[in-house]
Amino acid sequence: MEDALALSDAVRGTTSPNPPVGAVILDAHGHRVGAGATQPPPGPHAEVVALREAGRRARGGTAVVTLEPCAHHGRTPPCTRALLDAGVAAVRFAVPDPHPAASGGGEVLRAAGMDVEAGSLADEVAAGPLRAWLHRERTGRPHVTWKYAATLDGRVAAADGTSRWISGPVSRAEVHAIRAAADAVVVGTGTVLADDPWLTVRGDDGALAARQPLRVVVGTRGIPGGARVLDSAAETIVLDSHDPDEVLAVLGDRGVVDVLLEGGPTLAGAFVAGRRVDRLLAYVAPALLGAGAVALGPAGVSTVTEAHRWRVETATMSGEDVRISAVPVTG
Ligand code: AOF
Ligand code: ZN
Repeated sequence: MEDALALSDAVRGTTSPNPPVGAVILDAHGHRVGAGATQPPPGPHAEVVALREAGRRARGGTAVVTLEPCAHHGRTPPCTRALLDAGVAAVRFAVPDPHPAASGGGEVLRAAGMDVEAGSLADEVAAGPLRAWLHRERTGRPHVTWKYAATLDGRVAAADGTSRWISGPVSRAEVHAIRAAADAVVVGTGTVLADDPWLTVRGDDGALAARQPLRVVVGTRGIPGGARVLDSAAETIVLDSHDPDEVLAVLGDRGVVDVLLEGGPTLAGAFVAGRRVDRLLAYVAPALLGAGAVALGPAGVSTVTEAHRWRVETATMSGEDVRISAVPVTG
């Protein structure tokens, strides 16, 4: 399952609106004979890719998949059928498929006499590569990660507006990997006017990645025609509404599942106030500025008992910075 998890991680950002799934086929002796991940729609599901590689060696073997094999005819035929046709004897999957049409694959396979077990690495898969898609299935909305880099005193720019660079090189490189896994990168017009960000995915050598997330600019302030975010390196849409639910509805209709919100403070404040940040990813640099813009603008809080509370999932070093991943405390 570790291998299947790594395979699914590698295709994040390329499969939406489908989930990024990984699959490994073991032959009857337990040797790995096939591996695959979900292909961009309308391409095949992970199991089918892995079974093609395994061929006849799958007979009597085991399929290890991060998501319950689908039982439905969607864009592609059911994976349950492909597994049965290949003569696979056992299936291990991490997370049950909550999608109303696709779910029930485990039962279908069990009823056909297969040895089926669920739950291996379920927490890791659900909090990792399938997090955004599971959220979308549950709520109907894309999943939003708010990412920012700030000093120890919470500032994202100095008094004169300069912000390059608050976080260190390790954190800045990581941001490109995080963007690459997202379907859309969202900023406010204030950020475009202040920083003129490019919002593209680049490699270590600065070269543009082949696949780029959708760039989304939100706000009513006009942005100059020469803004870098409007160039041809990736698709860009400009939305007038500041209402998080309207923004997410437009993105959801375009098949976006995984959203990376990159600022600035006004837009982030609107999303936090509307409880539409599902995960916070903060890079905190060991620096102090004492003045300058802070990461978050007004977020509907006037007294401390109204504070938005978060639960820290992980706090790890990122070069010299501290990387904090947190989720909202609900209820
Ligand atoms: C799997 N393996 O690799 C994926 C699955 O429209 P379709 O045919 O592409 O089906 C989409 C649904 O299938 C999706 O909502 C989810 O429930 C499941 N995705 N299932 O067996 C895979 N990506
Ligand atoms: Zn399938």
